[in-house]
Amino acid sequence: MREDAAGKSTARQTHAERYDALVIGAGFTGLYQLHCLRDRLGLNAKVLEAANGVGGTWYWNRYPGARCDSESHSYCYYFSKELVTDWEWSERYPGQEEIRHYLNHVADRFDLRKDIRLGDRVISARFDDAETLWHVTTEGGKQYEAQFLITGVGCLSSANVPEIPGLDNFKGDWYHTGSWPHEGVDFTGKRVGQIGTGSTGIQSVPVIAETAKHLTVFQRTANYSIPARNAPLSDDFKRYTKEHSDEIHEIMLAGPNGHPFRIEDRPVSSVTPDKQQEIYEAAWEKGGLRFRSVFKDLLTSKPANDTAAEFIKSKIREIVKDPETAALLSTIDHPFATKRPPIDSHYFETFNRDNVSLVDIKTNPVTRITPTGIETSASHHDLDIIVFATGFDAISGPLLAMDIRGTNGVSLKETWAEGPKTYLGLQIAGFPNLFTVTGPGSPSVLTNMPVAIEQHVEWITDCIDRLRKSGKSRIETTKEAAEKWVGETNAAANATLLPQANSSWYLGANVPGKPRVFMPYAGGMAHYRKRCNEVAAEGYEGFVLS
Ligand code: N01
Repeated sequence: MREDAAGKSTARQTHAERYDALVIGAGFTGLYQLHCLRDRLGLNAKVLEAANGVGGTWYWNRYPGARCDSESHSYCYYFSKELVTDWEWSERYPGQEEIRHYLNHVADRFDLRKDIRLGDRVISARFDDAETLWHVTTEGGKQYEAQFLITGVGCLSSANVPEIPGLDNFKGDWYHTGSWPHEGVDFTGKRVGQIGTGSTGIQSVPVIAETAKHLTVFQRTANYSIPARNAPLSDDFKRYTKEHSDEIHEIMLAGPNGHPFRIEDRPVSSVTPDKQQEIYEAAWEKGGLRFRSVFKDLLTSKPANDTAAEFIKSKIREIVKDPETAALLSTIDHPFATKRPPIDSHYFETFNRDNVSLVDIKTNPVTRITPTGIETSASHHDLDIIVFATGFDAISGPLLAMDIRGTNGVSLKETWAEGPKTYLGLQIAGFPNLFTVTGPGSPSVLTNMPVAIEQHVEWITDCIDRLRKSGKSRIETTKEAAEKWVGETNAAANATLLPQANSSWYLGANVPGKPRVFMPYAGGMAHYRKRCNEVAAEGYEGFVLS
């Protein structure tokens, strides 16, 4: 017998496939988690994936210009030296297609495909207290059972299409960048409107502008961006990264963000204003997220941050020829890097093209979508295609998109009504044997993701191994531990300038009605890893094992 959502006993289903562990999602997390559970622990494990292929984020995000902003030699697994040595990246930043090839290569190399079920979305998961079993149901009506359930659903996988009146009546085509058609979109001769100027929008604008008849960019919040300076990798660099992979990995593990570069140990005030400019100029030329690493206090001191912010704004004004457009692009309402800082390939330069215009929808908001275009409070814009680069219901969104119910049938939605609460971002009180890889309350999106993913997957694997070896079957965090960790997560964010960006998706502010809680742990990846290791070493302090 088992309990249903209301806690009543019902006859046991017999048609469910039974596993030791189920993993939701076949992206970076799902692939490695399957490898660890199956090949290291010898468990009977299965990955359930909604898409028709592996790749997670990189399966769905095929929009024009889609490219990672972590450098390719760091945006990969480091658990296998052979994998690091064998795989060859072609450019400084890996493009979407190349990352997808890489993840398919991993799936083949570790013979993972046979234990991945594709093309069926998990819609619900319910914990059976009496049997210590998770019952999982998919959209296709398949049922699964497992002692352990691990989510690898990604932080940015629930597309946020704004509810603008009239979209249903639009006669043209519209797309969200996060679920882009596999056959691509032909913009030739089309009047295109794009809403959204985050990392995605900043990447797609220059590419769409190349073929569109006209591109109108609708900007609500102006954004900083640093040139990516993408380029093919030289043979020397490829050799260097393979020969020094241990050293590079150590740097990634030692830093706060999992990137393959060190943060300079100097505050902005330690050098003269002239020297600051010289340093920023060199970092601008070098390009990429490394820009942030030239001083140690850019995210903790507003006066320090102002120097970087002003430098970038002056660059925008220098690049963009039309003064009105330059002013709109450089009037930025938050400190630098308090929203995820984009990097770009000729974003600001694109506004010098005759076929590109910028519309300020902060001053004149979008009022509706008409059959022929977008109407703002000031004007109407005729369009054939609308591109929503409007981001995601981030971090907690993909978890809440499933009906997950823990002990006594209590739902995750109810449990997180006031915002997500986890212990270490790994577990939720009331949801035994459920692990949330890169969940809210972990460094996740503030890091180079594969580093955060490897750390979580390895911690969870060790945890399950130790639990089983100790003859126990169940691990669950306590409410007290989760409350305390929420406090620590808030304190870590408040020690930085990050909460000063009001419209940030880190806070959930981009989704109307979502509770405003700073979701990722901002205390740094290295510090966080040490903490997780200590918790495990102390017999899983903050968890109850039974
Ligand atoms: O999404 P975003 P994204 N009306 O939320 C605007 C990762 N990523 O897809 O700022 C009008 O950042 C919104 O305006 P505002 C990366 O972590 C990585 O660009 O809310 N506008 C904003 O301009 C990144 O941060 C890579 O005022 C609306 C934009 O849409 C994350 O994904 C590449 C609106 C959304 O920006 C998300 O980036 C791409 C509305 N109703 C993404 N709603 C790389 O690795 C939203 N907006 C390079």
